[in-house]
Order: sequence, then structure tokens, then C-alpha cells
Amino acid sequence: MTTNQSIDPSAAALLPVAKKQGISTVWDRHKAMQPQCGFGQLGVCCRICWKGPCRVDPFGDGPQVGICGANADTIVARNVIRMIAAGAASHSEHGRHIALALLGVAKGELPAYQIRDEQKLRSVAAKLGINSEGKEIAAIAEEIALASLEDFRNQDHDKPCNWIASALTAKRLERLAGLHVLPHNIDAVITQIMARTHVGCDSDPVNLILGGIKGALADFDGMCLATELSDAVFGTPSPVVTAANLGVIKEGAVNIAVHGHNPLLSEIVCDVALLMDDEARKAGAKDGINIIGICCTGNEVMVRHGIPLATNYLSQELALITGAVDAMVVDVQCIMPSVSEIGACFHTEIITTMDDNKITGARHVRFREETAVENARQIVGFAIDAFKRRDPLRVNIPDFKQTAIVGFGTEAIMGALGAINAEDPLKPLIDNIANGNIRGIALFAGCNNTQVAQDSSFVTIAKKLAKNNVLLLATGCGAGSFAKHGLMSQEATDEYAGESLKAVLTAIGTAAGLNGPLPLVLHMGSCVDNSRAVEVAGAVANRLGVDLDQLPLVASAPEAMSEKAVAIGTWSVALGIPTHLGIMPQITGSAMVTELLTETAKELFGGYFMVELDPNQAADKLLTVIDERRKALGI
Ligand code: BF8
Ligand code: SF4
Repeated sequence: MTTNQSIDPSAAALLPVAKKQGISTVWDRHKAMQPQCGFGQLGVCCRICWKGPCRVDPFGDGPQVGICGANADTIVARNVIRMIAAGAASHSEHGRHIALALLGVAKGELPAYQIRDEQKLRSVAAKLGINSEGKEIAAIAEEIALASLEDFRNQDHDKPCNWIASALTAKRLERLAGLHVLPHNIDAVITQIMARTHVGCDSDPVNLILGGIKGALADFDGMCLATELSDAVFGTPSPVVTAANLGVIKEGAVNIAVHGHNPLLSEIVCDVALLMDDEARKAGAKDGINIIGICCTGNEVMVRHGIPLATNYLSQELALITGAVDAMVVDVQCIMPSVSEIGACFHTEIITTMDDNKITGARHVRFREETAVENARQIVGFAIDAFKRRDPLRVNIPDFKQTAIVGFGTEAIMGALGAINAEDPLKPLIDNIANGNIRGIALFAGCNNTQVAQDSSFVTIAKKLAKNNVLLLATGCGAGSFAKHGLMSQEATDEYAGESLKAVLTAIGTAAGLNGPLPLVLHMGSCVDNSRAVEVAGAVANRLGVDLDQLPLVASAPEAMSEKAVAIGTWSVALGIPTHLGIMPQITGSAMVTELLTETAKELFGGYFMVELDPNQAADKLLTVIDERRKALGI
């Protein structure tokens, strides 16, 4: 059962409930917003100064330049790189938060946190060129935290950020350095984008876009450090069986949805929930406390601890409409402001936790790492109290959930491959790519967007690629889509994988002790965890002595929405990866910028954007690109 708004059966079940109760959802608001502004869609509206707003007439009849003289190329370029700056700021602020927490742990100032994965910490040290031999864990952690914070502090423009320098192939670093787009300092690069796009500054669209690419690479740096340091503090993901979709909400439990992005909060909420389970039972919840995830916080706790995922971005409101979520605790990013109003229609506590991310009407618990346990106790207490106010007559939990095997970070993938060849884990992967059993690799990333039926493009493209023996990786809300629709299961491999891919996934899964194939789509984590996919690709490239832009590797963000997705897509291109967008980017008002990102980028970086709104055709185009790359490699 699907609707034209979403192919998620939970949406079909709950949208009529919302309608009956007079609750408007993201889809109602999308409808009310039609027709959307054509100037905005083309990217030719400028609000950068108060002489404006200005807009360039795309049909050529009206003004072709803004009041200051900026033309469509300048306006479009400025708008899109400001989006990249915002995306990079979001990811790297998350990264900074984790790096500062690691420093606090190292100094013994944050008792709520530990280094849960010492081995990872040591491997991070090695990656960053820090000698950890004979040193205490705390000392290594401090050095790593300081080296990470250096990426926000360094003033030497010729010295690239530590993390990006450690993460990319030598060939890629050389190419990016040659184009002057390697970031030296995340904060500085973001500031530069804001400065150069101020009225009367950089108006050269090519120069602007190159500045944006540097910002996108700063975004990559921020997500590398966020991912790797989180693994050291909270544990590195390994395969775990769990479930996804709104059916993971339990009628008999105090349901606490953790939503947002940063694991610093959600991890402690999970720990404290275990300690307060009895309290919930005493309040009448026979199933105790049930933590469920939404968006990337959901992905973080899912891949590390097997916490079930309730849903991805577009149906976060539907979780509340079940009437059975007692508290939704949020931190940063991708939280619809509408949740506080919908929570108020029910008994649900909407709890914000970060001082720079409040929502009108929500309760705010000021979360600090120093008082994390106390804050989490308070939050769980509010949830238990809310549970007592829940109206059982308004509970509508859709009976949909799918099994998902998740937790395939770099180490887990290498571990699984190592079960086949312990001495040379990459060999089975490389051999199977070379002999064509695996035709190529596709990384699915990015959001949901009301412009396409929720999850439909993800599922359509993935099934077609799998049938054509493409190995599938996923992060973010893309991973959420696949988990909800049962594509992260062994059954999905049996049903949808092409014969040779199925044989490979079965051989690896069986050797790795999964009693069957690997799931059809490998869940690598949240959006910041896209860096994991680059790590695997980089290892393959290094092993073959080639660069990333030669691998039969593609990326797809078929339902992209956020500024963070714009930043990720852009670094993916800069790293040499052909990157599909299934949503029309707001750049087409400038033929020059469009050409730069879809054509010229290919010459400069090897990667480029491919825009295709039709998912079937998108899959075909991705296959064509994979085949081109294979041919060029002579395989
Ligand atoms: O960082 S995929 S809607 S939740 S931005 Fe947001 Fe997009 Fe989801 Fe995660 Ni990523
Ligand atoms: Fe108009 Fe130029 Fe001001 Fe933009 S910067 S609003 S184009 S005058």
C-alpha cells in the first residue's frame, strides 16, 4: 500500500489519521506551497543585500542583472556556495563538538564518556601520523583531539587540514592541491565563502564555485573527524540485526525517539534508559523503555547498538501521529519545527537539548557533556511522566517493520572480507570487481524530499542496480529508506541481487558467520559516515595504484534536500565520483554554473553531477557510467 506522497506503508496508514485529526503534515504544507517560486527554483533570486531582492528574468525579457550588476551566473554561484558553507558548518560543528568531548575525556573531565574502542583510537593515531607506542590511552586521545582541533585553527594556507590529508589517495591530494581547493582550516574556509559572497566581492562564477568546492572539502574533513572520533568514543559499528519502520514503536513501552545527529546525547540517553527501565515498568509500561531512532541520530545508535530505526526525515511527524511516542528528544539538524505543534496535539514531550537549536513550544533541557547523565535522567523522567498521560484510544502504531542487518563500517566490511582472505582482505573484493561478478559500487546518500514520493527513488534505483550486480552502500536517510523497506536483509539479497552479486554476497556473508548472504544494501551509518565509503574506496584505489576517479564507483542522492547534502554531493564530485541527483538543483538559471558542475568538473576532478529525475533512467545512466569506468580500466 503506497500513496503518491510516500511509498512507506506507514505513511499510507497514518496520513488518514492525521487528516481525521486535523493535523497538517509536511505533505499538506508542500501542497499549500504550490506553485513554488520559479526564480528560486532556478537559483536566480538574490537577497544578499537590501537593495534587493533582485531576480534575473530567465526568459530574457526583463532584467538580466541585479541592481548592483550581478548577473545570473554570479547570483547562482553565490547562492549555491552559501548552501555549501552552511552544510560544511553543520557537519563540522558536529565534528568539533565530538573533538572537544574527546579532549574532555582525555583530560578526565567527562566521566559519562569513555574510550570504548582503544584499538580504533590507535588506528586513528596511526592514520594521523601520531606515534602511539608506549603511550597511555588518555595521552593518545589528547594528541588526536588536538590534531583534530588543529583543523579549525591552522593559519598556514599551504598546509592542508590533517584529516583530509590522512584520508585521500596521494594522487587525489595532488590534484586538489593543484586546483588550490584543499582546505587548510574548516572555519576559515567557511568564513571565506561568506566573505567572498558579500555584496561587491567575488563575482567570477568559476572562482566562486572553486571556493565552494574548497568548502565542500572542508565539509568532508569535518565528517571524517566526526565519524572516526565517534567510533573511538562510542564504539566502531559491527553487523547487528535490528528492525526498522514505525512498527518498532511498542504500545506497552515508554517510547523515546532520539532524533537529530550528534551521538553525544543519544548515547547517554540509551545508557540511562537501561538504568531507569524499572521506573518505567512501575509507571505501568510492561515493556519498559523502548528507544527508537529517527534520522541520523537513529542511524548512529542503530549501527553501533542495534537500536531500531523508527523512520527517516520525511515521516518524522508520523512517528508522533502514532500517539505512542512519549518523548522526542532532539539535538541538531533536520528536525522539523512542526514537531512541537504536533507533539502538543498529543501527550508527547518534545525536548530540545542544544542551546543553539531550540524550537518554540518545546521543552528545553540544557545538555552539557559535564552533566550528561543528569540531563539524560531528567529527559527519561519527562518521558515516563508523559507516558502516564498517554491516551490509549489515540494510539495507532502501524504494523510495519522490517528486519535490518546494519553496521557495515570500514572495519566491518574489511572484517567480512578478511573471513575469506585474512592476509589480503581487499583481494576478494578486487577480484570480484575485476572479473565482473561485482559490476560496480554505488553509494546512496542524502535525504527525503517532498518533491518525490518518499523513498520511491531510492528503492527503484537500488533494485535495478542490484539486479545488475552493483554492490550497494548507504548512509543517512537513504539507509533509512532501505532499512524500512526490507532491503537490508538477507532475503532481499536472495530476491533482488543479480546472480553473480548474490554469489559474492553469499560467499562473504557465510564466511563472516552470518549464516547466509550479506544484506542487499550495506548500512554504513549516518551522513557524516559517508567518509567510511571514501575510506573503503581509497583503500581499493591505493591497492590498484589508481585514483578514485578511475574506480567503477558512483554516488546517488535521489531525494536530496538539505544544504548538508549539497556539500556532500559537491565533495563527492571533487573526489572524482560521478554523483547522481534525483532532484533538480537550484542552479539551472545559470547555464555556466550548470555546465561547470555537470561537464567541466569531469575534466578538473573526474567526478561530476548527473541530474536525472526519473529513477529508472537514473539507474541506467549510473550503469553506463560504471561500464565506462570498467572499460577505461580494461576490465
Ligand atoms: O544528515 S540525509 S534529511 S537526517 S541531511 Fe537530514 Fe538529509 Fe536525512 Fe542526516 Ni543527512
Ligand atoms: Fe541585488 Fe546585487 Fe544586492 Fe543581490 S547583491 S540583492 S543582485 S543588488
